[in-house]
Amino acid sequence: RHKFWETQPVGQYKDVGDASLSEGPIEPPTPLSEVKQEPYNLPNAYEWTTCDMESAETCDEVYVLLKNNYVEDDENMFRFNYSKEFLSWALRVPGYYRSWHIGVRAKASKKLVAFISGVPARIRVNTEIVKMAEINFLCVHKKLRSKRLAPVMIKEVTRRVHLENIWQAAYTAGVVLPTPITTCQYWHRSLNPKKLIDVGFSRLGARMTMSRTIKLYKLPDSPVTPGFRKMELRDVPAVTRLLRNYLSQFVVAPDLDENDVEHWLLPNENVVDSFLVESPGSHEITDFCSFYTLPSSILGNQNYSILKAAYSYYNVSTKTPLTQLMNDVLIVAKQKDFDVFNALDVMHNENFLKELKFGPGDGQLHYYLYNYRIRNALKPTGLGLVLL
Ligand code: NHW
Ligand code: EN5
Repeated sequence: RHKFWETQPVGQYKDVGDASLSEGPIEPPTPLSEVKQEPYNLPNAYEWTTCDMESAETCDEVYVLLKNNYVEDDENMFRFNYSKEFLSWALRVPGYYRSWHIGVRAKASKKLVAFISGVPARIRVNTEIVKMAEINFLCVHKKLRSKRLAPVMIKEVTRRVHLENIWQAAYTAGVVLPTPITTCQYWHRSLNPKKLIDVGFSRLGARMTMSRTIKLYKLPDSPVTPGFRKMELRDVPAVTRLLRNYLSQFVVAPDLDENDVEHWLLPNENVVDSFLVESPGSHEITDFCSFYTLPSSILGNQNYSILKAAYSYYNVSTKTPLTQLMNDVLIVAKQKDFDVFNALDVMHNENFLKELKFGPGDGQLHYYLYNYRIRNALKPTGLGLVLL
């Protein structure tokens, strides 16, 4: 069934539910001197390249490859269009390794035809904090599909992660592989229902007119919670405390320090937006919410070429009810001209999805760990991790 994945240290289907297997690494690390020193072999017409994401030209090449060849929905109507600024933010993280940003070029033309990336992260699984690579942006040009290039790229990134003495990874995918730690559902909240219907992202409900639909999704002009404001640099220590405390309740969550919070959550124009509630009396920071910007290309529509989507990121409520907090963030997303606000059913998101008129999408997201077994079945609500 899975000629490649069967050979890898990941949870295998035959082991699902086997109570004799313990939680933790599936195989032990090998001495660094035993890690293969040379890159894996590519088909003869292709060569490895390390992509310098500090170079505007290289960043542009990665951007164009993904823009034309990355993830589409099941009916090929939309394709993710991560911006260059987003890719630079997602890949140049605190302590990143240049060697983990891996491209494949055609030897003759030097054209970039495939990419895979890793970034370092500390992920807590139950009580263990594990150094991992977060693997993302695996992409093979449409014309080179089904030639078993992906397994070579995965082995190569694994080798380069091993060379940094890191032996575990986390990744998500829309496809089922051996074997998900949990499966999440995408939910969507219409902000611009007319455009969403026009481009085929959503449909007019039964017994609904366009004007009733527009009215249904109307939002106030500005946030309602007193003390709701954009996060600033001076908030990093308080936000880090709030977030660390909140994430401690989940089975799988990132272990974030102030450096990480500054990188991942400080507002970065057209990439990540973060807001908090500062208690008007005490100036205490009691609540936090954030989203990232990921537009999709609309494939073959006469009137529109881009769908502007916001994706729920990390949210923490201690005083403002979560539903009210998320309603405020929907309001700012609408003000910023997003067409749709997307969220997964992770963390406590289920508590606001239905009330705030999100509807389930046709896509799922499976979460995976490489070389780490989790003993008990995990629900999406046990996940405190959002990958981009
Ligand atoms: S998920 C998004 C992945 N990208 C896309 O879907 C873009 C559009 N598709 C493509 O570019 C986020 C190609 O279809 C790709 C596959 C490149 C996906 N993950 O080359 P072949 C991520 O980036 C397996 C893992 O012939 P292809 C996360 C497939 O099951 N494996 O296929 C990435 C089969 O193996 P099997 C995937 O269509 C995580 C083999 O690839 C996969 O030309 C990576 C077929 O290869 C996927 N999304 O290219 C793993 N899609 O055993 C990281 C297919 O079933 C692991 N496959 O025969 C950790 C590494 C680090 C460890 C450190 C210790
Ligand atoms: C890892 N970092 O399928 C990324 N998106 O539902 C890789 N559907 O947008 C993983 N098909 O349901 C990628 N509209 C996995 C996701 C790939 C992209 C994907 C889905 C998620 C999606 C939309 C459009 C469907 C178009 C036809 C969808 C319905 C919205 C509706 C709004 C009103 C209330 C009910 C729902």
